[in-house]
Amino acid sequence: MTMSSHQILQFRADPFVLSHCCRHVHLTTSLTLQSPLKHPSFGLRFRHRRTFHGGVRNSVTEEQSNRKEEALAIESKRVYPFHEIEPKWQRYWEENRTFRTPDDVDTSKPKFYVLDMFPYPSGAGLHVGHPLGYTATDILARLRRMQGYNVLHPMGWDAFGLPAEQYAIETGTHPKTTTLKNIDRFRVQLKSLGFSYDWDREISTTEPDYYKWTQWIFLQLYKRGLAYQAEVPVNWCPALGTVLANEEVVDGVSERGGHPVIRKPMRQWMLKITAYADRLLEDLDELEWPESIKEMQRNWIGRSEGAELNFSILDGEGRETDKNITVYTTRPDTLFGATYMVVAPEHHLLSYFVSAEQKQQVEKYKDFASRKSDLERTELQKEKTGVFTGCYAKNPANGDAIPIWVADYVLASYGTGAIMAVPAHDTRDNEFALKYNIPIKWVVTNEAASSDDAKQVYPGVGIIENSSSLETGLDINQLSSKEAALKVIEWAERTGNGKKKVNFKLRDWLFARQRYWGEPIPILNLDESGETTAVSESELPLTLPELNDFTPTGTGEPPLSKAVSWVNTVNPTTGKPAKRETSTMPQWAGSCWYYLRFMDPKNTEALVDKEKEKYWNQVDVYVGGAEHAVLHLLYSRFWHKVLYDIGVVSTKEPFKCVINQGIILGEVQYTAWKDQEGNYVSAYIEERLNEYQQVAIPEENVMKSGDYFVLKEDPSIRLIPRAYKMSKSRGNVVNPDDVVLEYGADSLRLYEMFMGPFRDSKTWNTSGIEGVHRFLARTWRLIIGLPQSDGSFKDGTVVTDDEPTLEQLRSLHKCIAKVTEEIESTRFNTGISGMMEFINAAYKWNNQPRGIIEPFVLLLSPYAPHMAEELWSRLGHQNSLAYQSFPKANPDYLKDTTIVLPVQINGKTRGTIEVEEGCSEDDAFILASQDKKLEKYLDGQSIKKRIYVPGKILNVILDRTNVKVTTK
Ligand code: ANZ
Repeated sequence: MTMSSHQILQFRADPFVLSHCCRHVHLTTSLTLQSPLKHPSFGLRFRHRRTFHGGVRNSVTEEQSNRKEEALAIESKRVYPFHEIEPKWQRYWEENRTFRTPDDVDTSKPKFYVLDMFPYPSGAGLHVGHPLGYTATDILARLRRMQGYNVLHPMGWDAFGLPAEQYAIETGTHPKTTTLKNIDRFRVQLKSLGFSYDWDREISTTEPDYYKWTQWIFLQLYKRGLAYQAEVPVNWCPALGTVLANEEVVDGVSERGGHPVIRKPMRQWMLKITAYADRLLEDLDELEWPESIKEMQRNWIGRSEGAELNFSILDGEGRETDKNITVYTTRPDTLFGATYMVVAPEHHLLSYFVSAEQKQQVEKYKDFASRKSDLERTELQKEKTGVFTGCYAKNPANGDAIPIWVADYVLASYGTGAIMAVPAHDTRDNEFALKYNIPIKWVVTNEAASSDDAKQVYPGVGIIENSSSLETGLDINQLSSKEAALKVIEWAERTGNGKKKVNFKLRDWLFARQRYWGEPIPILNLDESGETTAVSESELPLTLPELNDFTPTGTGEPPLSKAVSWVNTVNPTTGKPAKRETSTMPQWAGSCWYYLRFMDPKNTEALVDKEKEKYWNQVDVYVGGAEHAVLHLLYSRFWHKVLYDIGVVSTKEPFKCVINQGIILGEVQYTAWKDQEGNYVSAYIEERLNEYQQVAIPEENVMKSGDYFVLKEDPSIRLIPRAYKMSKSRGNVVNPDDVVLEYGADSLRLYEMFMGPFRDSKTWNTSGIEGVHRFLARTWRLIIGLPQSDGSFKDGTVVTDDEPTLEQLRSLHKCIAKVTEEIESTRFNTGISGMMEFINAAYKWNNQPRGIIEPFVLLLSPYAPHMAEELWSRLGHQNSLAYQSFPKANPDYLKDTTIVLPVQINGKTRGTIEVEEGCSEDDAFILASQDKKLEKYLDGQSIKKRIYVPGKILNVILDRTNVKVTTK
């Protein structure tokens, strides 16, 4: 899936960034080695290799061999041999198809379906944002496998879309070639990170075997009237020669290329998602999704209750005509306050009633409005514009003739495309009426208002006033807004002036693209009148014809119209000539249902086998970016519900739980300012910073002072720290390949999980990765032993067959409980802290018993699978640990066993210490002598006697005659 570039986040020097910086400082210090192994790689920074961010690259094999050489060159600098271990285990998993989920799983076992939003294989390869979500899902998949679940953990490619086509236009390379190459690269990169995907289930939306079923779903929609053609205003980009989706238009220009976009009516394929609006809304309640996404979906669907009311158009003499303008209003209670009307520039009756005098003005205005997107038109802060149509309509409540205006703040696509304007009680109408001198009539009392506020706009509800008419007999004075609205609706229904109406903001889905690189729409156009018929299901897949020229035709005709022999065909039922549809489907199509195909990717008879679908059921955990909160998740819910209605799937909703991972921002960058003389100016003191020259300050010249970052050489100069979204132009992109090369995949996985809470945005920090890398190296040396004089490690481990002590068992089971709980609650970072605590404790032991180390290796394996596999095999196991039982915490070892022990000096209680139950006399004495309060009594004293009653008391008797320095 693609992420749109206008979701750029910029974090200013706010507490968020500062707190993150602080955390990293904390993180690196807390990971200092206890007995540091002097090694050149500590302090090493990895280089940002930009070569991989500039379009399409060398062949994968050439690149691989370069990487191998580089890897060898820095081999000697490593603290543990991850460069040997990682490829070895990746090969093992591949050869043994370790993570293959067989077709015939034992369905008596529980299942776990964990899915990543599959990527668009862009030319830039993976960025470090991808592995964040992928590592999380991989940890969950590995945990559940070890807990005895059947796990479905697949990966595929959302590979249709604009970039490959743009590249084809620029270079003549077929989009298929580019796509396959990019996929190959993505696959290699993902495999290098050790993700436990079942590669036998890999799918690509661009493969005919796959899009056959995308087309099949389209036909089911078509047969049920849910796919139809309509003349709709679309975003037409003359320079690109194509129609763009709303999300491809930013501030009136195309997102790609920045070309102007205008609104133009065109015949388009639409999907009737609105028919499912109610269900899409109601069923949200049962989903374990972040409340914020559910709210975004609710707002997008935008259900509102109100009325449609008819205003009859008056002719030049003020007489009623037989034509009405119907408005949609959520405030029928304000009907008497409607002092004018507004129709959208695209309103279908506009040309019928516009007066001869105003025609030219209105035409000019229509043209002006066509250049704006809906978003721009409805922006509240934008100044309202409009033109009087020269015509009047009758307010049905009181018979007043009110002017009809055309203005672009009313959208053609919402409600009826016309409104009754109530300037006393609607902010936008108020602004408009004030600008154009239109009367304002207050009809709802604002009880809280002072007399000064009386003439202010009041959008709230209240008691109705100025609202009765002898002529029509309607009287709503003194009613509350709610009662008045009901009465107006009831009156309108009785008198034929309108009806109750529920409206949705949700629009039908514009489903056609004037593009080549997409799924062909399997429809035959029969004649000029727009009559169509479906391509027979037995003819699917309807494959994309080969083309050499991908450039848009410029007329709005899609590039596929150039494939003349493909386009011209016959209608099999009548034998008459017919033309194939030349628009293709949007990129959203293939991603609407891919999660179903993973359950049964090779089925040629159905898109998914019924039994398999029943077993795998909903996706249990679906992880991806928050930018897909609305469109992708809404579209796939819609398709899923259609498939449910026609009996293809057994569940109403596709994704049980959705999690959005946070964005990874580039490393914090520090900025200072210099005046004309070249002197630094403190960032927070000076107000007019923009008059000074900005200077980027390298991290090593920066230090923290209180809440601020300052120049090391002059701490009075404050700097501004900022983390930006990674982008090529900023040069702050981190390439996962570089990190893998320098620190290994396990370190990258661990670091991405350790950066902070999974759902939060985080800043990249190189010293953070060095910290987790050291933790892995410590783990390795704890179990394997110290390196030999030539730097290599002995085979085998230092693990013994000794019985574990109580203390060791306690550390282990505390770690098991913590890691399990934290993974299951997707708090991956604190799971790592649990393992770090364990390793710290284990370094104090005299031995490393098998009964402790083996379970620990299993705990480590979801996070750092390569190292864990290697340790497991060195511990003497023949097979992968992927299906070993995940350790279970024994509650007996989890009880809190510390007690508070009173300490007496010469028989007087001077303080207390916290000790483990069963603590030895020596240990208790050491703790007492290190205690802040007690040390002053003990420091420098000679001890005559110690009286220790375990669990009860420690009494130290001092020898007053013989003074010695003892405690530190
Ligand atoms: C009169 C009125 C008086 C309104 C008042 C509001 C406040 P929601 O809640 O979003 O559904 N409206 C209707 N169609 C519109 C269109 N095509 N373009 C722009 N605005 C439109 O909003 C419904 C309200 O938005 C409607 O109620 C209408 O203004 C306006 F004190 O009617 B109201």
